[in-house]
Amino acid sequence: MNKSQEMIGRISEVRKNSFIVTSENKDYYAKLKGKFYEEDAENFPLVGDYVSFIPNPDGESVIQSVCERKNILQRPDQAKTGVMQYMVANADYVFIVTSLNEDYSYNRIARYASVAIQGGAIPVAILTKSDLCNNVGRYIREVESISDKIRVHAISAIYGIGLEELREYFEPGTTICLMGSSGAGKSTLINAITGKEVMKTSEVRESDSTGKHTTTHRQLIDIGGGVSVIDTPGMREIGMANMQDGIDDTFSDILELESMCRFSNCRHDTEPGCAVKAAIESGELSEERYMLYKNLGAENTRNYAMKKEISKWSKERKKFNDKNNIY
Ligand SMILES: Nc1nc2c(ncn2[C@@H]2O[C@H](COP(=O)(O)OP(=O)(O)O)[C@@H](O)[C@H]2O)c(=O)[nH]1
Ligand SMILES: [Mg+2]
Repeated sequence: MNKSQEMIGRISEVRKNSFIVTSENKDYYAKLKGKFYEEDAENFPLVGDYVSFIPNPDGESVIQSVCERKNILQRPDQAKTGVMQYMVANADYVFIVTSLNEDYSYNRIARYASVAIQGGAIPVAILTKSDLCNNVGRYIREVESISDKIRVHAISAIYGIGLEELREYFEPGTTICLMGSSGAGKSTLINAITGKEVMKTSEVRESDSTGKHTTTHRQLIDIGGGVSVIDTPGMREIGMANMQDGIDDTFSDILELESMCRFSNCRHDTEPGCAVKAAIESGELSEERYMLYKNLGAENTRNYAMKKEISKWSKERKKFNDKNNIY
């Protein structure tokens, strides 16, 4: 085959060894060129990847190569082997969709935020079903306290409340990755924003007894206006092994405090000169946030060495700043 037949498309679905590549509104079923199998798993195409491929409208198209990625979102695999699972490529925003009822979990939002930050995407917490909640402000403040990198919006898709605030994310060329439990209101939100039924909602599923549509595959959907949405099937828990970069970014203020304790091996318990305890007492650091940091850290086997490294770096920087009168 001749090189000039190559086209650029975007991976919209990944099955075991087959892919759907979307190009100019057409879907092509594709397999990988043999050379991929000699490479690392990281080089396999992911949902959201741009690829070059040789189209075959009547049969299997062949993916030739993956274009350079802007970023990758990854999570530790569920068996906690420490191996990373690559999820999605080229997402600009991670919408962490949580409804303001029993689904709400501060801890889960922090974990998803961590995945986004580590991957280089912007975490946007969307607190849905605000119509069912009478203390929305408290939740907003709580989620804002997770990280200064997280953006927070409370919305009601059903009543159209708060949707205007989200327009800024729907610029042409943007890719939004949706994360959150099934039933959180992800599809309803996207439909409300676009004003069209671009995604199936669970209500539709319930009334449609003939064919239940459940999201079993990660899928990239073109919702129009140059915006793509990646829907992930209900991913309940994400572990924290190997997530150190994400944690460090989310909790950089706590790491900074830890580096200011009098003793470098301070456990923030009864030791004198503990900066963490002092910050909790003065209200500068919320106890809940510190507990979350500790809980997430405890699951993380590689945590300790990395923390030490950062704290060392942070101390050196402080010394340098003091010496040079930099504040
Ligand atoms: N009260 C209320 N219900 C909502 C809202 N958004 C979605 N729902 C309902 O929540 C259910 C699940 O919504 P769906 O969009 O399918 O959730 P998904 O699984 O995250 O995509 C449906 O019955 C929706 O009607 C909202 O803003 N307020
Ligand atoms: Mg859905």
